[in-house]
Amino acid sequence: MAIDTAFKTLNAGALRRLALCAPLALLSALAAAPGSAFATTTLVGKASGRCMDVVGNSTTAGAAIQIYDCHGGANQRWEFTASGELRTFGGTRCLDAKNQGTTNGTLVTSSTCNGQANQQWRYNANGTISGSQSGLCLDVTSASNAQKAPVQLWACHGRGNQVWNRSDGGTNDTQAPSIPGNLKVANLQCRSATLSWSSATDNVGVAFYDIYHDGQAMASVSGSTLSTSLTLSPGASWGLYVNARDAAGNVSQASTTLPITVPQCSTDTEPPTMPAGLTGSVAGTAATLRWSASTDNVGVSAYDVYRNDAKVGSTSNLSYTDSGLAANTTYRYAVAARDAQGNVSTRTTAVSLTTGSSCSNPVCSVSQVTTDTDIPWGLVALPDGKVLYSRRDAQDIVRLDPATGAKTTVGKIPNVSGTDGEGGLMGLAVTPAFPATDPWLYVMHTTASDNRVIRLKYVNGTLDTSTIQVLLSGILRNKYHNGGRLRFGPDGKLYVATGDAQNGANAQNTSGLNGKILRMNADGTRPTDNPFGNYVWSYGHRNPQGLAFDAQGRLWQQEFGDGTMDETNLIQKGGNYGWPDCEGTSSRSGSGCATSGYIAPKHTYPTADGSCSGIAIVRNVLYVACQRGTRVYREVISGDSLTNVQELFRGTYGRIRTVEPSIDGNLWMSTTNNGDKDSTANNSDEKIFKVILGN
Ligand SMILES: [Ca+2]
Ligand SMILES: [Ca+2]
Ligand SMILES: [Ca+2]
Ligand SMILES: [Ca+2]
Repeated sequence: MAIDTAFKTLNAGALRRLALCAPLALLSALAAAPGSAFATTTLVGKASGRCMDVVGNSTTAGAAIQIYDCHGGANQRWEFTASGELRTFGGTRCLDAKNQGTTNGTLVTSSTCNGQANQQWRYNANGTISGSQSGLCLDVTSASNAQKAPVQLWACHGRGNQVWNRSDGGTNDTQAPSIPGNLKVANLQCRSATLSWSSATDNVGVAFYDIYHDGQAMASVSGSTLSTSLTLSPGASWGLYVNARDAAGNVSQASTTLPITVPQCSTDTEPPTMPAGLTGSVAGTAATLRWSASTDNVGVSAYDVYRNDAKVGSTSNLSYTDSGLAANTTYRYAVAARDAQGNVSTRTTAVSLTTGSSCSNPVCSVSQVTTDTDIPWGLVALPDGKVLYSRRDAQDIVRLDPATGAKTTVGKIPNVSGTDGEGGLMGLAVTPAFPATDPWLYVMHTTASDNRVIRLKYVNGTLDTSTIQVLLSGILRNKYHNGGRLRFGPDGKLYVATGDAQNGANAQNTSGLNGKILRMNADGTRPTDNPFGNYVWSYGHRNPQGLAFDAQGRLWQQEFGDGTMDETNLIQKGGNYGWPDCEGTSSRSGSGCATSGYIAPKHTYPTADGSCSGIAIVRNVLYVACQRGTRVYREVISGDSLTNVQELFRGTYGRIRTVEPSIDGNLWMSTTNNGDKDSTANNSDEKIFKVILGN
């Protein structure tokens, strides 16, 4: 290492101090740094003004860490390595959470580098340093500013005894890596394949590559690795993509999607046996069918239900309820079994069922009001019975008159950019005074660089784009996990659901806007009673897309989990909902769902049955619109609980995106069946329904 280079790595205070020392001391300090790669920084406590320091200048493994007057010696110089370590003593020792501790009060030491999770650290944008294993922050004990106060792990709160200023240029690494490219799959088998990609670049260095399919994490590998083996599901059609991540936690935009169709492990040409014993019963305008299980040489994957010879839904259960039928009408039903490779059994003999004369069901009828070639995402009901809805990829807003079916495009939102995934033109919201005395339409959308909340005026039935105000920008975007729902509360504040932008750490950073429910005044300013002095209302969310207020004025929220479960939450001001350590009620890392302060969901859903986006509350009943689950859950709000959970429309209308109260006390409902994992406009085939609710 050249001496002039070494000088640049020392801060001014250290230079002054060294200038007073004997030249030999300087030379011996420099000699401790092996190789030019050790780019050091001091870590100066914001509250104390003192430096993070290895006690007694000891290189013995297990030496304790304290704060001490800054002198720039080898025991105060640190480097964040590309692999996430925090090294000292010229790169020969690593900061280590003692005994793999993950609880408040765990001490940290300077120890032998071992590559384990208790030696992984990240420097956060707010200047805190958090442990990857514990999720806790480096913290001066008892918020002391005294010489020799020990450094420990403690729950991150970002106050002065947890903020560490760096001397290496004074800026944090906030620049995300470039986008990985050139994805290729080799050795595609029914349960495995090898994925490779070309390297991304970064101002500091790529620390990890994260591999996903369709918004779901599959693997993470180190930044020096450019291929990995993947575990696949036979017969799946997946879109693979890769994000690059640096040691500071900045995540790149996602690579282009590589679609794969996973082969079956063996060819099956034998259909299941016909379902036996089909019977049916009627309650009001709902018909329920039951049958006995079919058998198959490999396995039955689903039963298809036919009404008057048209397929109306599928289920893996041995019963099916077809609700919302016409009154006093006879229907013929039949059922067939299907295996995973599409072999279909003989259809049963039909049974005829006649509906009753009155509606005594949760749902009285469902009528298709219109179709759309794009994805209806946000929807608001107007006082005159019409609705406005956003088209995610077409980037415009349509007014629908349900009485006539007439549709009018009221404006195209400028500056919208898709993400070749879930981003685009998303949520809409209006106040109860819209449009008569409050002309503002609130919109959440993705741009080429962020997600943002804007508003613009709806005047004489048209959107005036010259009135656009950007209320909040800089909400990170990515291919998936963009959140997107808006909802005004009874307090007149606008609530915003934001995703974690494919970086779980964002959700726990109360200084950032992602993985949050945000709350703002109608003019976009920050309410003074928000819990963290910014827009954050609650945190620890992964990808929330549903918001609704109940009769008591409480906020309910719906959130996509990863591969295990989705969740419905009752939101508390300042609450931490646990992501990424906790998914639903399933622990993933650190202390998981048992972590003190994490608020448990009110209801969870296996992702295969859920993957729910929008929610609505009508007469204190929660309706949850589910995509992968192809159903709507109906849940009665009782005290703090969700009770009497029922499934509506399972398999009947495909993937459901949005439910929204209508002005006449019923429900709007829209689908999201095609073209919803790209940014291509008008490659969908969607429907908007009016659901008439019963009792
Ligand atoms: Ca970087
Ligand atoms: Ca078979
Ligand atoms: Ca949660
Ligand atoms: Ca599309």
